[in-house]
Amino acid sequence: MSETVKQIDPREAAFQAHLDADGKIEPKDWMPEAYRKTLVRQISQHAHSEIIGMQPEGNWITRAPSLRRKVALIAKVQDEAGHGLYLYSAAETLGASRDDMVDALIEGKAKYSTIFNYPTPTWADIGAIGWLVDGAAITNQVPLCRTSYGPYARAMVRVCKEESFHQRQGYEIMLQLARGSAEQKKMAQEALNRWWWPCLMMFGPSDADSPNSAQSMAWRIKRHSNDELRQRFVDQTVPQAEFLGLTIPDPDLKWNEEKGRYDFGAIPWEEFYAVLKGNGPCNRQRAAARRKAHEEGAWVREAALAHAEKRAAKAAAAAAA
Ligand code: FAQ
Repeated sequence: MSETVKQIDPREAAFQAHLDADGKIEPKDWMPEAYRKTLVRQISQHAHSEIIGMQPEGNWITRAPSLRRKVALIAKVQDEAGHGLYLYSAAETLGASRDDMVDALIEGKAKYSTIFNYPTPTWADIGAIGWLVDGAAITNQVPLCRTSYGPYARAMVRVCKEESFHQRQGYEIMLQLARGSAEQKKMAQEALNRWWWPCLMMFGPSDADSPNSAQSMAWRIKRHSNDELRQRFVDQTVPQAEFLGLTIPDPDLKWNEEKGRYDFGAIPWEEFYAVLKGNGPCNRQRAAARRKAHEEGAWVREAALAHAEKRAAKAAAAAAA
């Protein structure tokens, strides 16, 4: 009886042993091609999410209810742009080309977080995004500060600091509305109703349906499963909603004394997969706005390139002289 024995590449064994000992991988270290590809996939999707994520809130900059709110919102949206650029740079350290990543987004071939395909019809949605979307992003990203790939981990440290400010500004908006007139409180409740389930979906499919999780956790790219992080978010957020005097739109939500956590109702996964396929309320609008911004920015890229070429030619002439 013949048996095929798979030969383990000694470099791969050493790589895994290094990860198991909680070691970091840096750009020049040897890594399996599949590890590199997984990171480029996750980091580029994360970068695209930050860039597209500017749109739902950018929509309210001109209509913010006060100068103070406007200043905070502009700063937040600028931060998201910075996070996107930071993350594209982290992906570049893995050999990915920024042009290719940007083209994939513009051409609608790249994934980005489903959460940014929902509309922001009222000012309360801006509060709900800061409180819930940034809250979910922090829950997901704090463990990523310890992810195995050094440049991604270091990017996350700075990103998480800024996201914490975003979350607080969102919660403060919700607090003000929840303590305001009956109409304002209703606005806050309706925004919570709109964002709650999409925020639970942000963490990705349940563990049984997450094709990438097992390998990503073995490589310590992901430190916790999608369901673990989702549960952590629910447990953290329910008391915050209670403090606001708002109701989480889930009749099945209840404290489980035995397990020391909240049980919650069934997530509408058909909605998640529809949004993922491009059929959410704003997918087309988001893609079109990104394309338009990219096209309108062509002159800036051309001018920067012309300037760089001129400087390089000048430097070359000086070196030759
Ligand atoms: N949306 O096997 P898994 C933010 C895809 S930043 C779209 O579980 P994985 C800041 C997934 O890519 C928000 N696609 O995948 C902000 C995969 O597709 P693929 C972004 C999703 O990678 C706040 C397939 O489903 N954060 O909010 C989603 O192991 C406010 C199977 O899923 C990050 O990107 C989704 N929600 O786990 C900005 C954090 N979920 O590539 C502005 C880093 C899953 O095989 C305003 N990323 N998919 O074709 C991660 O932690 C992971 O990539 C997960 C997904 C957890 C998102």
